[in-house]
Amino acid sequence: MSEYVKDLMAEVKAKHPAQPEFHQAVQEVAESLDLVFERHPEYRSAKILERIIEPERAIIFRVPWVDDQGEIHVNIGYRIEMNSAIGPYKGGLRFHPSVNLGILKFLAFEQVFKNSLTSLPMGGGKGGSDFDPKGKSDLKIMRFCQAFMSELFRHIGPDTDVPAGDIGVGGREIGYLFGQYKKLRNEFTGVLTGKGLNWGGSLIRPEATGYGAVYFAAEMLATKNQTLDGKICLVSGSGNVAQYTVEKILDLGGKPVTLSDSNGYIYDEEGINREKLNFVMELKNVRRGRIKEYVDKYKNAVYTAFDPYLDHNPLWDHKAHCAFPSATQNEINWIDAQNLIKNGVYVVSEGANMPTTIEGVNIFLENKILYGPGKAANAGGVSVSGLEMSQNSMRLPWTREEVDNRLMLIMKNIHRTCVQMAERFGTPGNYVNGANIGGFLKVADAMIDQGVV
Ligand code: NDP
Ligand code: 2IT
Repeated sequence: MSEYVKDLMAEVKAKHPAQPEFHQAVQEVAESLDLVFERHPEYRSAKILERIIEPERAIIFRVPWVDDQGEIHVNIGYRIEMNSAIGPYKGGLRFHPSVNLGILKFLAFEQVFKNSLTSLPMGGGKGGSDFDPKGKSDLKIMRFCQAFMSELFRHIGPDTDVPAGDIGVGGREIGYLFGQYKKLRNEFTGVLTGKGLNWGGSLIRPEATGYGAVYFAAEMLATKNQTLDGKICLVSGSGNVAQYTVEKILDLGGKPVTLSDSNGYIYDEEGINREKLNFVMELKNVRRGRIKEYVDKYKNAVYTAFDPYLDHNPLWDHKAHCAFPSATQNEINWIDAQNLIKNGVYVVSEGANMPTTIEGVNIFLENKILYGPGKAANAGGVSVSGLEMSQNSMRLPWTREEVDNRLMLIMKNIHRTCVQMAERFGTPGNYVNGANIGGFLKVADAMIDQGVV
């Protein structure tokens, strides 16, 4: 790490204490950018890094709502409008009790680079609330979404800021949010993505993040003349990203053997086949149950509850070839990274955002495995969101094949950018540097073109 980056990190930590996830995301990017600043001092003198780490705007608001029993609740709502150099702010909304300013700033920061990598004209943003949707009735969810949008609507718009889903925000929530936006504005626009198919949504958007993460893994494997056929795959999470990751692994001949939720994980040595995946989709998306129920139905599988006092995640301690972390941040620490490598894993494609700690990432890089960081590997979701925006503007929906082909091309293109940038800056095979530098250059050049604003 250069003195410049060390000083910058010290300042970030002093100015924004108690935001460890944000510090982590900035440090990882800043270390890669050291390579750029050596050759291009113009970015340093334009103070691009100092500017890019501060949100253009961070909105924090009260969300009061009344539940079905008449009880009043108060949550905190956020929208971080991080960077609009290359397009309107774009990024998901997360509803989870762990949500705070630091977590949303890390997500918004990552989103800026991710969106740039997609090659579509989208700036970066993220938002959400500490609201916990788990176990709540549809009516409670609707009331909360309406209350949340009653403030958010004045800050967003199809050419300003276009939110979408993330943890705890799927098709149901986007529907309630869109309904309230439309009522308040009296406008039917593409102000959110991930909409329902018969009211402006895009085919393949629900599938896009998971499919994209698997396409990215396939691209990495292709550099070694290999495919996913016959590969044993560890997948974490059991939500949107995990489900469609499993589906695409199956399409490409791989064998997924794990899934998890925040309580524990299942290991099915025989493989999670299509029938079992359908069961999981019904369990999670319709009944909104827990992954533990998998072993009641499929007796050969084993369920292990997570032990909060354990220093590692046992899901990553199984023999496999590939890993697709698809739950949440920092779910792979250095012990998990070592376990993965010990168990034969040599492909890691991150469906989740920043699922690996800095120490874990360093272990992957030292061992020279095929490691695709989230901002590259999970960019398929926001890419198809960008395609949804295009279809909304044209008022013309594309077919499933058209969107899937475009998604595949975008993922190939992101992979190529990572490889080329890593080579150009002297670290061949390092997708972390490739993604950070590839994402940065386009935004940095746009910021220079647009002056100090
Ligand atoms: P979902 O809400 O659909 O699913 C999240 C899954 O992760 C659930 O199984 C959930 O378990 C588990 N999970 C959430 N928080 C934790 C936690 N603190 N500890 C352990 N498990 C947890 O979200 P998505 O599938 O959409 O998102 C998963 C990841 O992918 C996130 O990191 C998200 O940022 C990222 N991502 C999502 C995109 C999208 O388009 N949706 C795009 C790009 C990245 P439980 O049910 O118990 O909460
Ligand atoms: O992290 C992400 O890229 C998302 N949650 C999707 C964002 C989007 O705008 O589709």
